[in-house]
Amino acid sequence: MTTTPAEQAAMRRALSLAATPGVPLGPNPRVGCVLLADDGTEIAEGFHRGAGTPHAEVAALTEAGDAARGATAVVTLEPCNHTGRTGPCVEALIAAGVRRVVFAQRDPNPVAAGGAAALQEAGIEVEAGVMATVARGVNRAWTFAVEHQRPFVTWKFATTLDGRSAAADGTSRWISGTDARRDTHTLRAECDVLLVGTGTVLIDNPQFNVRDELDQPVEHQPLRAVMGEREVPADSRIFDAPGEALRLQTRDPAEALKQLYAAGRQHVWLEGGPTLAAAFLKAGLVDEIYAYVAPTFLGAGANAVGDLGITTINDQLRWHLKRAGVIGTGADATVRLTLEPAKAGL
Ligand code: AOF
Ligand code: ZN
Repeated sequence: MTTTPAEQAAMRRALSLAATPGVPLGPNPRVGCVLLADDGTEIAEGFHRGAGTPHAEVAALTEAGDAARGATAVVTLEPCNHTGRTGPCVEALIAAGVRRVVFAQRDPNPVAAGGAAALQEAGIEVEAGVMATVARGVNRAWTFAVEHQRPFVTWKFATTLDGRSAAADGTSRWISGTDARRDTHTLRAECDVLLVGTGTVLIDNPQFNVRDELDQPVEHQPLRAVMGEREVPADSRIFDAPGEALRLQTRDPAEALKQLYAAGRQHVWLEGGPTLAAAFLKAGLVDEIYAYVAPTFLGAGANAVGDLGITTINDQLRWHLKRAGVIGTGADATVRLTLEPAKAGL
């Protein structure tokens, strides 16, 4: 059996509920659920609001009460089959007397998976994979992190036309224009870790937080992490800015990602400097790049990326250009390139 037009419309609604701005805060996926009566009319809806709060299915079932008996549940993620911070949704759906479940993405989380089979065993009709690609996109970083057991890594850098990210005296701020910096803050806000190397902290002493259009720090800040073995002063600005900051005493990208994943983080925003960027690139641990190219020359100064050990042209690291656009106008204009690995993992 396939899906009805009412179920497809409900899935679109569930996907938009899942993507409700501002939620979830924390490590859980975004999930939406719509309950339909036999005639295709909506009975109730719900979405997940963050770790420890009810899953989307339970939120919708609670709203529906007895009306859930005989209903079809349309969910963006396979209902979970585990007791985690909350009880298993499979049991809640069975107990409520739901007749049919239509879901989008299969749960990649091995701990919670197996929901579809358990529902079928209980005699519930199950339709899997409806609009699954869109659903994976809603939880892009979460899906990647669960599947790869490490956070997704976005590397951002700003460069001049001659590939420099700092002047000869070490100053490196304000290469790109004001609009590009604003754009960076919007993108930063989508990640749950901002990662820099000790070198950047020692040279630039950035606050490295997320600020709004008025240049004020936003309420919910990603974790700021400083990695590397060099000492950094305890009064560095990165430790004072609002939000949490963490020291990772390692130079090894895989080790840093392991620690961040263990701490429940799924999307790393890597920003400087050249040594750290080179280490991540060499390790094959960059999954997406935003390159802001300003129409300026420096002629000297540090490169955007350090030595990769490449000595011949055939060995160059080639990335796939996904998008290119101009941010800002006039003297402020900067080109933003969005790149993905030549063999995209997403
Ligand atoms: C959610 N929200 O609406 C659904 C989830 O132990 P927990 O409660 O944090 O469970 C998290 C797992 O439950 C999550 O990784 C996913 O596999 C599954 N489904 N999670 O946070 C939801 N339906
Ligand atoms: Zn659940």
